[in-house]
Amino acid sequence: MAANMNPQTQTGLTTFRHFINGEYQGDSNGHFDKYRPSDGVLIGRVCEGGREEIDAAVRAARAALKGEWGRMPSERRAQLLHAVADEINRRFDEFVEAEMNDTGQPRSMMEHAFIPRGAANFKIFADLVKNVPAEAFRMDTPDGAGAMNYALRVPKGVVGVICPWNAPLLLMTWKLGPALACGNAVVVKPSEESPGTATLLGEVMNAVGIPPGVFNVVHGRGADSAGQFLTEHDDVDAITFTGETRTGTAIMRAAAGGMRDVSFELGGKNAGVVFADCDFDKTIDSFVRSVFLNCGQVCLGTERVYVERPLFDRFVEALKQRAEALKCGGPNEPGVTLGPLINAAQKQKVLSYYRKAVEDGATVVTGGGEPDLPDTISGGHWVQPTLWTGLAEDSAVVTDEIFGPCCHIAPFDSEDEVIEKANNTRYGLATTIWSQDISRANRVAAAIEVGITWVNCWFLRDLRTPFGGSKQSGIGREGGVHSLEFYSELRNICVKL
Ligand code: NAD
Ligand code: 6OD
Repeated sequence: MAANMNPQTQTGLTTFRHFINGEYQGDSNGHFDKYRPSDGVLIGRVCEGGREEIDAAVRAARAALKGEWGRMPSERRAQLLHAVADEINRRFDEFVEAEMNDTGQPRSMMEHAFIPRGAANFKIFADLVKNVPAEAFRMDTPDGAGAMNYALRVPKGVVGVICPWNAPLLLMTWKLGPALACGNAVVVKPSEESPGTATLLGEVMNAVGIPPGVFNVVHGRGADSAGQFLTEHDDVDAITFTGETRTGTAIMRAAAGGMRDVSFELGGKNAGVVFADCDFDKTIDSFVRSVFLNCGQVCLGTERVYVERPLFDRFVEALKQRAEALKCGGPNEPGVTLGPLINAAQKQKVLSYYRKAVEDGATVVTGGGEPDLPDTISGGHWVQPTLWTGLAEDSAVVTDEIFGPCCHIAPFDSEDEVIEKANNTRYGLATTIWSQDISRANRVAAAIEVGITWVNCWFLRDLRTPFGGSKQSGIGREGGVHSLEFYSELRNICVKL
């Protein structure tokens, strides 16, 4: 069996192997099982990486930087990254299948959003790198001849990329695209819940001729496993992480040891602000997406909705009807609009908030429990789409990130009041504002303390724009030139004339 392909086992289950120095490996160590979230069916086993695998991957990455990859002209690097995107698109169906198996989410979402974005992330940053100017200053010197300063942009080195499970390919390549475009070599630690597309990507890298060691994948868990060991490795220059705020705190401590630079995209408790003059139908359509897409497992999703009082009852009723019309089902079932939660632990977490809401005196507008399911998917991790009203702003249901298909809806009476409520959170990732009064929308946008504000839209992404969170929702910005700032370093060279 060629080590440059990740083979299927004889049982038809996949073994998700590490990809180190251009080869698949890891059969001899421990494994853990991977189940499909929509029906609980075993789909394969994931190799468990330890310090040894992390060390091998980091050494391979360092060697790649010293070898062909480090010397490669940037134009050639850009061509290879375009080829990576083209190869993902050529093997589109396999990527869709792998991501559906990992997350259980509907095929349509993979086909129309997550996998195309996964490919596009390589092209956009390959092109962007070519157009970033470097600064230059001519200075006076006492002898009158002067000196010229110019900045040289160089790769950071070996970058550790630690990823979550909620949009595995999109979120991994959002970091890989710029990291590789800038000339770094990477060691990726995918989430233990979503090994599929990262494993496939190794085959793609080999197929298009990315040199061995440039892209490495080590599977495993977080604490006391591959994730932690990657953050502690002495020869990792920078760590880019997407995941929970609590995990970010642990990674920051580990990174401090080696003065490693970090970029963090973390959790959120995002507010949606709806004024009475909004375009009602468009607003409702958008909240159906921002509350329920990916079963609510989107960092940018809305879990707190504030609606101007004259519109409140109508809004609650309309969103209720739409929530009740969502259709649960396996990824391949036609017309499915709601997928499962990722695992049993996430289901228990979400259900615990459903109970807490009732204890705290919420009115359950719809949902609040587990759905009745056909036998085909009863082994999956399903909860009902849920809406509440009537909670106090300090209820944990209103303050904690739940990461499920649910939100709390509250009325407001003034601009000042809604700004204060939207900002009353330790998080600061995203917000959406709905109003046809553009002056007001801009005023409120400027006052809400988040990294990303959408006005009369949600999750409309221009990849050139700064992306990241304020407060405990992140450190740094990625996107466009901001990604290049993290994934490269400037050296100043002063030339006496
Ligand atoms: P998580 O923090 O549990 O895990 C993310 C990754 O970190 C996994 O690969 C995990 O194995 C690893 N990890 C866990 N502990 C670690 C440790 N001590 N050291 C090193 N690595 C460790 O997050 P998750 O449950 O996979 O994802 C959901 C979270 O991600 C939510 O909070 C969501 O808001 C957040 N998220 C944020 C963004 C954003 O752009 N801001 C995007 C997507 C998801
Ligand atoms: O669109 C992106 O670039 C991005 N980082 C999306 C994050 C989605 C969170 O679940």
